[in-house]
Amino acid sequence: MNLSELARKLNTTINELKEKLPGLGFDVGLHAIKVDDHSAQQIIEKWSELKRKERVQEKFAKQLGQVEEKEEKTDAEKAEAKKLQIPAVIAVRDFATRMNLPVTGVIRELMKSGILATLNDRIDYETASIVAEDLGFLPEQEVDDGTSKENDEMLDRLKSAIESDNDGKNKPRPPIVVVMGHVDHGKTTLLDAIRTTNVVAGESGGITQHIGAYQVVKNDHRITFIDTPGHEAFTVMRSRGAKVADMAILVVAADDGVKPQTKEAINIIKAAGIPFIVALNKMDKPDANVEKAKSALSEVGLIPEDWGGKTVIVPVSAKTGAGIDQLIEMLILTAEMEKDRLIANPDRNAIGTIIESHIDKGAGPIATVLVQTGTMWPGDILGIKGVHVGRVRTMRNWKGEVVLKARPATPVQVLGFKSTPAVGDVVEVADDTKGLDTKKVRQGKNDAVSRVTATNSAPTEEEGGKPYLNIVIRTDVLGSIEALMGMFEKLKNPDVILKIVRKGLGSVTDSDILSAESASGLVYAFRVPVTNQAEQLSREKHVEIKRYDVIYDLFNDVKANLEALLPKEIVVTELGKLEVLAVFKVDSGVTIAGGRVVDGKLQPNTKIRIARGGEYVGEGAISELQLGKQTVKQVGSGQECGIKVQSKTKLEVGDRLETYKEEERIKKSTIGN
Ligand SMILES: Nc1nc2c(ncn2[C@@H]2O[C@H](COP(=O)(O)OP(=O)(O)OP(=O)(O)O)[C@@H](O)[C@H]2O)c(=O)[nH]1
Ligand SMILES: [Mg+2]
Repeated sequence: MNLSELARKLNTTINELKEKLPGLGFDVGLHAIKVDDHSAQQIIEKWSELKRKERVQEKFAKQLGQVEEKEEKTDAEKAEAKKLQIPAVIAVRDFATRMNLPVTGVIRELMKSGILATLNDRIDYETASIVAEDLGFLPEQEVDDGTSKENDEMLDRLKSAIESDNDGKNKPRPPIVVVMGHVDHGKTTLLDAIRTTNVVAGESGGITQHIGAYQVVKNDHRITFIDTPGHEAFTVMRSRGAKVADMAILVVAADDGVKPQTKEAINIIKAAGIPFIVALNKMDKPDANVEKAKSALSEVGLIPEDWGGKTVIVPVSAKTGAGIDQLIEMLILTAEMEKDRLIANPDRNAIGTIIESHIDKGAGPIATVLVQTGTMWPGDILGIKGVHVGRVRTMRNWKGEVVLKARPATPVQVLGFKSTPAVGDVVEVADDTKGLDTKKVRQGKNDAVSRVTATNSAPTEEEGGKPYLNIVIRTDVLGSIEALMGMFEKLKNPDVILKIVRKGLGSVTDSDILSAESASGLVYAFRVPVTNQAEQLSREKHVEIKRYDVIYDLFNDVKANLEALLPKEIVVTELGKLEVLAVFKVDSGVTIAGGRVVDGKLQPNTKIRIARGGEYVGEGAISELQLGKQTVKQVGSGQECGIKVQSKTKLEVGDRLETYKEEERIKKSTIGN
């Protein structure tokens, strides 16, 4: 037989064949072209044995950590190299620049996804990320804390509008007080106590999940309060709250002391440069410890006044109402000292900041605007970043009462937006629509969530070899989507990808179900109803709808689903070793042998590596152990025993059997924490 033909039969190269033949006991010489048929037959038999041995050796080398798995690394490196940061909304031109691609090509790519856009059009993150992925990038959403350049410009204008109103028209306005602190330390309860209503009871799990704004009149002083959520996921909302505020209350539970979000809040307050008061809450609790809390505060640089520092600390109990009056007194005192700054011109067009926005099923887009200067009236033309976004139809105060004007430092719910504006946006009232861009429908970040996003081409699994979890999310308010997106950032993982196929505000609809179906995904409904039709469709299409009221429960469910998709890792546990002393019986892959345990303990139903003369020659499993005539579950070191072994490799006296167990585990440690 020709060597080349033999090589082909063995699925190898002539060179490898020639190189390995001497090791198999065939000396065919370097220049041989043929072997006789008898040798060829023997070579074929021995070759498969050799290949099996090579495979076993490679496997065990890997198992025992003797070789590095190089591939993974380069994959991760590749991903690193092509990461692309994309903001919530981006102009097509800027998007192309970020990818370093010609804008025409990007427009063409967008058209493929069914989106007709010109270079100045703005597209949302979802759309951009799909196109970016198609172009081989790994898109990442840029965290937007409302500090985009455009917004900075707006904030500057807002500032100068407030400061330039010095021609005698400025009037005192209420202070805006932001309430911050660690989760569950009692911010909302404290505000309840101040207002003596009960909001906390109405919140799911008592956890604040978006910003709340209230106005209170105490001792003839009007104060505007901004409540913020304390959970770590809501950093963005906390910093936004602080940006619009004049002063802050830092709530610290006296039984719990300084916690991570207390520290974060301190940093945010310091960055905002606003005065603040510490409300040491939950004083009614038996384990409230003022001294301990004070020393914890000192450690983070807040030295109490009575310890010679400058930090005003008021012990309170939101539950019993103790200390609330003192707290308000301190607030009024602080406002008094700040009074030169607490002014605005009510006789001008209003400018304010969006602090919450959502879509109401009946009424459409609703946003809470904190008017910061000027007065807002029904009929006012609204502009955001130079784009006409609607006209004030109705305004309601925090109690839900219709109001006919909103003066500086007043939060109002405004009806009349054409689409939901982004939280953090600065809204400006214009004299007419002339100065505003009316043609362009603003593609704000929230339009992105309230309208259907790009395509549903997302495959469920194995894009680029990685499994995907595709989900559709519907929430009640924008803050919830923002928070979830922030939390999902933590689930970023090199092994599985979470893909938000579609997200939006309001009820779960048919098209959500269809999107989820075509992506083989599932639907999450966060505090929103599901239409009857969608319900029906979900049953027909076998699309799961999961409903949640608490954001962390939803998050944990997504996390668990993602974990289930994680590649499994095999954990090898080394067990005992045995030396073969006798081979009694070999019968179609089953060998009965005897041996001595030389290390550790032997157990039945374990895997084995067969080592002979210092190298691995095969693998198999031990199915039974015998001591004397008895079947046993364990044999200790030094003992002699009988074994029943399943293996294709024939055991020989002197073989060493290394036993081990393999367990499949998901790579849990790699997701979030
Ligand atoms: N005993 C006691 N319990 C309080 C007091 N203030 C708040 N609580 C309780 O603490 C829990 C959390 O209160 P919330 O007001 O929801 O806390 P929060 O800071 O607004 O929480 P997040 O908004 O989720 O950050 C609730 O069970 C309250 O009843 C207090 O002064 N005394
Ligand atoms: Mg709260």
